[in-house]
Amino acid sequence: WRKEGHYMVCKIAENFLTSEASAAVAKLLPDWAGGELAATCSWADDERRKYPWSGELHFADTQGDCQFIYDRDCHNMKGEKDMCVVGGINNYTAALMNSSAPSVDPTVSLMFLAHFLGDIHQPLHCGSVQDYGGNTIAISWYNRTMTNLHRVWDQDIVDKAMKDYYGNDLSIMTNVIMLNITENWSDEEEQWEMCTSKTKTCADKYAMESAQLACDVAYAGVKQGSVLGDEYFFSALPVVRKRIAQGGVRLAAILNRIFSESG
Ligand code: DCM
Ligand code: DCM
Ligand code: DCM
Ligand code: ZN
Ligand code: ZN
Repeated sequence: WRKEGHYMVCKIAENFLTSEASAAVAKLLPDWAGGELAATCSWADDERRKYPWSGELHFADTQGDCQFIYDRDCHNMKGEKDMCVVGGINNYTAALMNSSAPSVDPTVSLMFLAHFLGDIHQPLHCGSVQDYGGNTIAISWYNRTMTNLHRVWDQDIVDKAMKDYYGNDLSIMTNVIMLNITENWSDEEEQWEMCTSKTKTCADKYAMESAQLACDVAYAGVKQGSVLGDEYFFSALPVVRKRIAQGGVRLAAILNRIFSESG
């Protein structure tokens, strides 16, 4: 996602934090965040140049079979293990849980974790290695030529939804998604949070879902040079809304677990 997607994920998470986790997060936030987790959630993109190795932690390349398999898919171009978005989430979660002897600045760990929980829910961040998660699929978005499928999912669908339905107001879109969680998805919401692993996060499950959605929705019917318009937008938007909701709920669940065990 671009900054709007990340902001919504983190704003939703803020609303699902326990008071204990909320207080622990507030202590870790940098001064410039003004006490708002969501203000830090694009930091990992803004500062990518400062942490060159971190670029490959924003996504996982899969093999075009609609699945994410950790041992096969979680490595970078050089083949180094754990260098993918799932490894990033697991490692920064572990770093925050080990707060007595932090090997990484916990503020940095928190900002990476919050960002990667967003990215892992963008289906094309677990898309195919053949097209770099849609980056090499050139398409037209309505009458705009010269964009690519990945950018449509990072930005254009959110932009159009904001403009068409939410008066270009990010806080309205965020609040509507939050209302959906409590009113329409309350049964599913418990499932979203569920993670029985004691030692790891359930991030590989989220990547598996994204890989499947990439096949079923993001890549569906799209070819090099396709012109995407209303039909595509109306199939993609519900998925974008739900993935942002799930990202927020699951980020909160992870932070709630981290800060109840160490507190
Ligand atoms: N990006 C940018 N300027 C920013 C923040 C992000 O150009 N201030 C770009 C970097 C990525 C894309 O946005 O190409 C989204 O990155 P991601 O989906 O990994 O968050
Ligand atoms: N930073 C940012 N956005 C801001 C302010 C600062 O991305 N609005 C960056 C600059 C630093 C990093 O965050 O690289 C940490 O800032 P500080 O040390 O001021 O907390
Ligand atoms: N990306 C991806 N899969 C890849 C390469 C990149 O999902 N194999 C993502 C990361 C950014 C966006 O695509 O969100 C653009 O990447 P970059 O800025 O590295 O070109
Ligand atoms: Zn992206
Ligand atoms: Zn990112």
